[in-house]
Amino acid sequence: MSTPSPQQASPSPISLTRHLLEEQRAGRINADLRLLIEVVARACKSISIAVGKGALGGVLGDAGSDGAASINVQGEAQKKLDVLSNEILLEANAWGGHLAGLASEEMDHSVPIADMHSDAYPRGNYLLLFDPLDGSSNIDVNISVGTIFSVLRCPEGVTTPGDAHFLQPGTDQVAAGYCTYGPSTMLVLTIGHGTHAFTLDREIGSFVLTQRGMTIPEETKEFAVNMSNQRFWEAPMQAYVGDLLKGREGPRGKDFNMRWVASMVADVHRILTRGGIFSYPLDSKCAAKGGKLRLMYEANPMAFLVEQAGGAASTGRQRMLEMQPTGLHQRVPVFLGSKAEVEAAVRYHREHDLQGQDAG
Ligand code: FDP
Repeated sequence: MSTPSPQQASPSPISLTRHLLEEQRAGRINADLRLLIEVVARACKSISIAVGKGALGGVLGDAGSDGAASINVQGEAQKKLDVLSNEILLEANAWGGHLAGLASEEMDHSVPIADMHSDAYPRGNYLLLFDPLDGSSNIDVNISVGTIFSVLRCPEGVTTPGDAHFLQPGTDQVAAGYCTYGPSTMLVLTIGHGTHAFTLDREIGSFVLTQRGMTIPEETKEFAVNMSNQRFWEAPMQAYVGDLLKGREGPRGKDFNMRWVASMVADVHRILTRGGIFSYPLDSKCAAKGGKLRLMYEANPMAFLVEQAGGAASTGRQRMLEMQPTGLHQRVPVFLGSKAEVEAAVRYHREHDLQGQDAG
């Protein structure tokens, strides 16, 4: 058997650690941000192990005791894995020395690092927001779930950040990503220089770069929305989806297919991989809250990833990343994915709003 020459040998896999070190050498991130991302990735590996054990780990089902469900700040029933994933992320990030504060979907308020432990840990310059286990209503039926995270800078001179210091527009994010726990565990990351995907090599316990520079096709024939909400939507959304459903004979001139996993991470991952539009629009059930999905730790990080992959993200009326947040757990309508399709959805809203003004 002949030994392959150095030219023939397949290139050595690029681990997340090596990728981040190369980004640091290229001057795109500093050591603190690199280490922070590594800590988040390590926490995601632990969550992946817990999710992967399923029923054998005793972690399925609702949190709470004596038959009483545990309810989070969103008014939603918490799963045991929601609570466990939150604890894993909190514990992993408390001692690293890269963070000034943390905020999570599962906690009413943000927590400054010094408050987390009586024996004070060093404080860093970043703020981390996360949804520890997105799509968790899918966990008991063995469908992909994920962790979403967003990193902001702690404002200059602030030593004990509170909720108000997290309320920065998505354009200020310095890094964002998600980890999807599906048939394989994948970490998808941006630091503002493209969106890259890493797959967890379970044997060696390391994330390996498997797609550099993910690119969302500009056009699509696939949409993702919870159609059961149709009758509750606003008029422009009714008109937009109505035209998608008319297919080749309608004004859009092509047949569309629909996919809805009901796990945002899985739906967005499909869109980053092969295109499409994901939408959770305003409807009369969620209008009073501003929408269903959360701006700070769902919509903004996903918008950053999608834009960095050449796609677009909007509320239907405004570029997502330019929204000025007003609350840590603020909700927004979401349209994201293939650029031309997101622009089409936005056009339906603009035309509807203009007609309203003309009539008024
Ligand atoms: P979940 O409530 O299961 O955490 O973040 C909320 C979210 O899931 C998204 O992941 C998902 O896209 C959406 O809600 C699903 O909503 P519907 O149940 O209304 O379809």
